[in-house]
Amino acid sequence: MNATASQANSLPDVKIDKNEFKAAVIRHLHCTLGTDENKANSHAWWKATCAAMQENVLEGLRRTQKTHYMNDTRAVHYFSAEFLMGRLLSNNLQNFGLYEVAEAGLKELGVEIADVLEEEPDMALGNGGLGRLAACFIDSLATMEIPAIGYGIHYEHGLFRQEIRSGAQIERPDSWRDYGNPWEICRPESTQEVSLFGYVETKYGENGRIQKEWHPGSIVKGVPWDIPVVGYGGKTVNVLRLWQSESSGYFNWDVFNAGGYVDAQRENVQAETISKVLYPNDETEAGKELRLIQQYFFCSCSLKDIIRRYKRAHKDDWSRFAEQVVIQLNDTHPAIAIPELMRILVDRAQLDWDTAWGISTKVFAYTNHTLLPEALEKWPARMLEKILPRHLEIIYEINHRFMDEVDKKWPGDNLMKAKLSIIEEGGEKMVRMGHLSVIGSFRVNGVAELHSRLVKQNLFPEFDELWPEKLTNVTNGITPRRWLKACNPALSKLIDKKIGEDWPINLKKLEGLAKHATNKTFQKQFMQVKQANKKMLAEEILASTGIEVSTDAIFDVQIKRLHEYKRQHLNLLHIMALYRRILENPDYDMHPRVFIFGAKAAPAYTLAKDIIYAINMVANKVNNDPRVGDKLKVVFLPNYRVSLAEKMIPASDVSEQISTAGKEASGTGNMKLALNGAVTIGTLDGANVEIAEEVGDDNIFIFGLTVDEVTETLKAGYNPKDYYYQDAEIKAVLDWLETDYFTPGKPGALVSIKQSLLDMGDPYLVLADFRAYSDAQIEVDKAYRDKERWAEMVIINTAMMGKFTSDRSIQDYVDRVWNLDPCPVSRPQS
Ligand code: GPU
Repeated sequence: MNATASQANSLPDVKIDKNEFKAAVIRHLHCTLGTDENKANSHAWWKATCAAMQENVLEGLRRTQKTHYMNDTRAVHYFSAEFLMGRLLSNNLQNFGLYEVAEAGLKELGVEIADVLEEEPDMALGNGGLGRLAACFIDSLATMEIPAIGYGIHYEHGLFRQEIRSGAQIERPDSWRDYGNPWEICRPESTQEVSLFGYVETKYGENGRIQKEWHPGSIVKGVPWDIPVVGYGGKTVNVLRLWQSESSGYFNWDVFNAGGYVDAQRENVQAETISKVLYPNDETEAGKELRLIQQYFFCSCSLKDIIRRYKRAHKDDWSRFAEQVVIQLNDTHPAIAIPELMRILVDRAQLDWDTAWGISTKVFAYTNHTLLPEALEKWPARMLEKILPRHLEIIYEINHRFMDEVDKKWPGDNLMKAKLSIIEEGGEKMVRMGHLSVIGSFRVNGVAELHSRLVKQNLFPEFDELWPEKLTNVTNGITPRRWLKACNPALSKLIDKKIGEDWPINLKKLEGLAKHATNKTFQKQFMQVKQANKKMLAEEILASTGIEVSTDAIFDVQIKRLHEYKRQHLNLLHIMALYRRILENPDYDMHPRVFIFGAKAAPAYTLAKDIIYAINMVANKVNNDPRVGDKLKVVFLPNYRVSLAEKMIPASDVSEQISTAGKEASGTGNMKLALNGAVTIGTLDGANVEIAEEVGDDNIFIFGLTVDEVTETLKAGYNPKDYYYQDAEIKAVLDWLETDYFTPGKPGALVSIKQSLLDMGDPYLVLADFRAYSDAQIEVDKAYRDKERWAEMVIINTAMMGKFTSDRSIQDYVDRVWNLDPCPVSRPQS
C-alpha cells in the first residue's frame, strides 16, 4: 500500500544511445514521412522524432499491459471530461531519460531540439485547473507504477485559441489534430455502442419479476483512441483512453413510427457532433443537451470497456467486480456513470437491486472541485427523461431508497428530505448531480484542507452527519517532472548539483535546499537562473506583443482562467492606482514592475471579456506613457495554455493568488509558481493556506479577508459604496474607468467593471480587499529591493514545495480512497 514514487521507481536508465536515436529519427523521416534530411522542415523533424520515441513508448505500453493482465490487478479508472495534457514529446523524452540523447543527436543532424519541440500543438482537451490536475494525476500514476487508466473524450477541437484584436478576445477554433497526432493509437476493435433517446418498456419476467427494457431511439458508436502515458523512469506506460463518436447508422423506425417520439428524433444529435468540441465554460454548468450527451457518451463507453476487460478474467461472476475496479469521478461531469452501472447490473446482468447497489457503491468515489453555486451541475428532469429515460427511472429509485434512509435518521422531517433529495422541486424539476455523486460513492473528497472543511460544513453537512467517514480531503498536487524538471532545466541542474538527482520522484528532498537559503553563492546562482529565465520570457513578450520589458523589473504574474472570483480586476485596479500615483508624483518610489497576465474568458462570459479588454486598454496607455518609463509595464500574453505556462512560470518573481477567500477550491498554479521560486501574494484561500504553512509567514504575502470575515462582511450587509466614498484612491480609479482616458473616443467602454463593483454589489468583495492588497504590494516592493532577503525567500519557496507533488496527492488517494497496490513493470534486459 506504500507506493511512494521513489520506492516504485529509480532514476531513468538510458538504454538507447545517441547513434541509435539518430538512426531511428532518420528512418522515420524516410519511411514514415517520405522525406529526407535535406528537405525536412521543423515539422517533419518533430514528427520523425516523435515516431522514434513512440517505438520506446509502445514497447513500454505492451510490457505494462501484459504485466497488468498477468497479475489481474485492481486498477483505478479516472473518469474526466477534461485532460489538459499540453505537449508530450519533451515530457516523454524526459521520462524515458532520453532528453539529452535526443538533444545531442538532433544537434549532430543540424537541428535544434527547442525548434522541434515548438512544432508540437498543445493537446488542450480541458479548460483549466480541473483538466490539468487530471493530466498531472495520470503522470503520477504511471510514475508510481499504479495500474490506472484515464477515460475521457476525444474532442476534435479542444479549448479555443485566443487572439487579441484591438484589445478584445476573439475565439478561434483549436485544431490540434489537423496534421495528425503522432502519439495516439486508434483501437477500432474496442469500439462500443451507446444508446440514446427512446422509451422504456415494463415487462413481467419469470417469477413475476418486473423487467425494464430500454428501446433506444438511436445508437452511436464510440471509437477509442489511446494516448500512452509514460511514467518517470519509463517503466510503466499507462493509457489515456479517449472516445470519439461516430454514426452507427442505427435509427429506430419503430420508435419513430410510434408517434410522440417524432420531436425527440427531430432534435436528435448527429452522432459525429458529440465529440466535436470541448465546452469552453469553466466552472459554469452549461445546461445544454449536447453536454449531457457528451457526459453519458464517454461514461457509457468507458464502463462497457471496463466490464469487457473484467469479464475476460471473471466471466459473469460479478462478486469480485468491486475488488478489481475503482472509478474516480472528476467532479460531477461523469456522475451519470452511477445510474449507468446500475442499469447494466440490474437490466442487463439481471442482478437484484440491493446486490447491484452494493457493488456500485463500492466502485465510485467522487472529487468535488468547487463550492460556487453556478458550477454545481443540475439537469432538468425533462431533459434526462428525453435523452436517458431509463436512467431517470433509476435515479428516482436511488432517491426513493435514499429518502427512506433520511426518514430513519430524521423521522418526519420533510424539509430535510427536500434539502437532501437528488431531485430539486419548486420550479422546474432538476436532478442534482452533486447529491447523486455523494449518495452513489463510497468516498467524497475536496481538493485542499480549507475546501474540504467547507464541503463538510457548508455544502454537504447533513451528508457528513449521515456518513461521517465518507467526506475526506486530498490536497491537490502538480507533477514536478513537467513543472520543474522539464520547464526549468537551468534550475533543475542547479538543484541536481546541490542535493542530487532524485528530487523529481521524491520532492520532499528539496527541503535540503533550505539550509543554503542564506548562502551568498547559492543565492547568486539561484537568482542568475531566474534572471536568465526572465530574459527568455522578455524575448517571448517582445515577439508576441511588441512590448519591451526590463528584466530588472519585478515580473508579477497572474495566470489562470478569467473569473470574477479570481479577481483579475483587483489586480487591474491596483495597477491603475500605481499609474495614478506615478502621474501625481513623478518621484513615486517603487521598484520597476511588469504585471503579466494570461487568461482566457468563456466566450459567453461578458464581464470576463470586458476585464480582458480593460487590461489591454490600460496596458496600452501605461506602456506608452513617457511619464511612466520603465517603472510600470502591463502585458497581456494572448492564448494562455500549458506550453505558454511552461515559459512564464520559471520567469516569475511574484505569483498572484488573490481570489476571494472561500472561492478557490485549491488552485494549482500557486504551487507551480512557488516551486519555481516565485513569492506568493495571496489570500487565505484554497491551497494558499497550506503553502503558507509550508513556507512560513515570512516567505509569503498574505492579505485580505479570511473566509469567516467574508461571511461576516456579507452578513452585515456589505455595501461597496462605503469603500468608494471613503477611499479617495478607490473612487478616483473607478471613476477613471468611466472616462475615455483608456479608450479614446469611446467613453464608457470600461464602465461594466465599475458597475459590477458598485451597482451589482461587488459579490467578490474586490473593494473590501483593495486597501489590504495595495498595502501588501508595498511590502512586496520593499522585500524585493533587499536582494539578499528576496533570494532567501525565493529559495525557501522552492525548498518547501515538496508537499505539493502530485505523487503525494496520488498516495493520499491510494491510502484514503482507492486502496490498491502498485504493480511494477520490469524493463527489458539488454
Ligand atoms: N476547477 Br468545478 C476547474 O478548473 N474547473 C471546474 O469546472 C471546476 C473546478 C478547479 C478549481 O477552480 C481549482 O481551485 C482547483 O485547483 C482545480 O479545479 C483542481 O482541483
